[in-house]
Amino acid sequence: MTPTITAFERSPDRGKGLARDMRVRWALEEVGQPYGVRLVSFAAMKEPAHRALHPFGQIPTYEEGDLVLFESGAIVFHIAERHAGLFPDDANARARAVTWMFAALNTVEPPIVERASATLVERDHAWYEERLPILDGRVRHRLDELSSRLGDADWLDDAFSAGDLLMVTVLRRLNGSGILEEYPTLSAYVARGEARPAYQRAFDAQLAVFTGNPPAGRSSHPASR
Ligand code: GTB
Repeated sequence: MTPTITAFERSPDRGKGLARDMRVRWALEEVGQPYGVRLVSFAAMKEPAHRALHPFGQIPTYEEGDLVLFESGAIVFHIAERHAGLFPDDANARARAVTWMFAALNTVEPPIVERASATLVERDHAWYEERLPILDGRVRHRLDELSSRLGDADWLDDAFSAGDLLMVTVLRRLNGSGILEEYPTLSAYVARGEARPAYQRAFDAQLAVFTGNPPAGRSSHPASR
């Protein structure tokens, strides 16, 4: 059964792959699962019909027959469980991949999102200039630790997994901050993720929503535009 996901009708990032449907699209492309996309406006996200799918009135959601999921991490986990390609076969290696998924979402993403949100909505406050270096410091603290662990490895735990997929999308949220560039190993790690053909198909598909030019020959197919 072809799943349908939801995405922004008009993403604030103008299709730069920063909204969280990107990680779901990327996971579906990695496992070769075609999918449909239903685009929703900010107003529609808060309507009862969408809240029936997502209690917090957000994107992405995932519908597959009777199954309805929200939370991008849970959706990527579901895709990784049901298809080959995002989890290793070995049970312990799989548990470590799940650990990295949680680490990406629970440990690395919060300070990055906190900083991104501050730059969006707190700029006009008198205390913003004082607060930003504090938020930058919290991000750098995590990146110091993450880059130490990654070392010169390609991926976080041997082969590419759903843990890397989430970590790369989380780190991409630093685009434009200049902070990621201070960490050559993490910049290279993100670039390795972005170079994957599945990533590129997912990126092109979400960009096409913004430009209105659907890419030719991709495995996904929009349900509606
Ligand atoms: N924990 C949830 C998950 O992982 O799925 C968070 C979902 C979420 O934050 N969804 C956002 C949303 O629906 C879109 S992704 N927001 C609308 C609302 O809450 O009313 C967050 C996001 C939005 C825009 C950018 N951007 O433009 O750069 C980046 C990330």
